[in-house]
Amino acid sequence: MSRMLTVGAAQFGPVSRTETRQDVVNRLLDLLRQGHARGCQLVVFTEAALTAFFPHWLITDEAELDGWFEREMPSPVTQPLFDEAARLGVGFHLGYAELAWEGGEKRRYNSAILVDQRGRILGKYRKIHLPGYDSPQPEQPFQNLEKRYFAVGDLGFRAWPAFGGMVGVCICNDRRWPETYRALALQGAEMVLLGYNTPLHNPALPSSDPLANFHNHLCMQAGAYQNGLWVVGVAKAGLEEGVMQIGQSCIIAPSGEIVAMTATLEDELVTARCDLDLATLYRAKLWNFARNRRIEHYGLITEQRGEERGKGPSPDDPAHEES
Ligand code: ING
Repeated sequence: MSRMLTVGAAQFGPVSRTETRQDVVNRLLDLLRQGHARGCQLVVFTEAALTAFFPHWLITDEAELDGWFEREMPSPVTQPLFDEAARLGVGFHLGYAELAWEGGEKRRYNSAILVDQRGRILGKYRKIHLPGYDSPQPEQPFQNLEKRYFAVGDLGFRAWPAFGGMVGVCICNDRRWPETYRALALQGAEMVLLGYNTPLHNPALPSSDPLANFHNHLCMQAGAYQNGLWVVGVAKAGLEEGVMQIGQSCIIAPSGEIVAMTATLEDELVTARCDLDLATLYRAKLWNFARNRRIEHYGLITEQRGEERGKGPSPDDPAHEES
């Protein structure tokens, strides 16, 4: 039996800080229509798709910061995307900066939604693994202030019944942590959707720069294979406000194989016909969690920091600035 789902990875080129939401929505609509024309039931947009990746710079004025966030989703300016999704019968994933009022408090999240083929929001995820810093690093050529601008996601990792299977969502840095895929797989996710804004240069670890594209695929391919998942990773690519970001958006099968990948650093759609039953096959033949996974035998101890076991530098060592 094959449960086929044709998916589009809709890579975005740079979004300039002067581009309006309307300009961006027009680019999203164009990619959605391209996906429809190529038979997609689902089009995956990137992280923080509606704006430039503003955590790359210091914003001190609160009103200016809030201007990069969406107070409602859909909003009048993003509603056309939902309407077109319903008209064409193509669902989508969209990453955006979310400003929410909860318990009378203003909360900011790096969020993403999954929208079905009738334009209805099936679920929302808020990014859990926030890289970077909560204060500017003056010596670095650009910032990553996600810890400053976003609260840690409070919705957990979720998989929703969608598009004939179970679909989960994570965001960018989440993809580097193996727990992300396992948490979603344990909920039955057969496909994981994610967007990323990943600079070619990592100021915290410049020696890893030549491996930026390798590490990008390594973590997603491993996550896909080790959990019997399809993974769709979609970049905001190219030179955005002075920061060069990697592309190589891709669709990865449960075998770990990249079955589609972009070739540019611009708006580019790549598609693949994904058999969700490949996930079922890998789970049955290789990763039977119930029969073969023995977590009670792992001897797992509560995680301790290296220095508590007399190893590694002390946390107050200034040279040991964690990102
Ligand atoms: N960006 C980067 C990412 O996880 C990063 C941050 C870059 C971490 C390189 C490690 C290495 O892809 C976001 N937005 O999470």
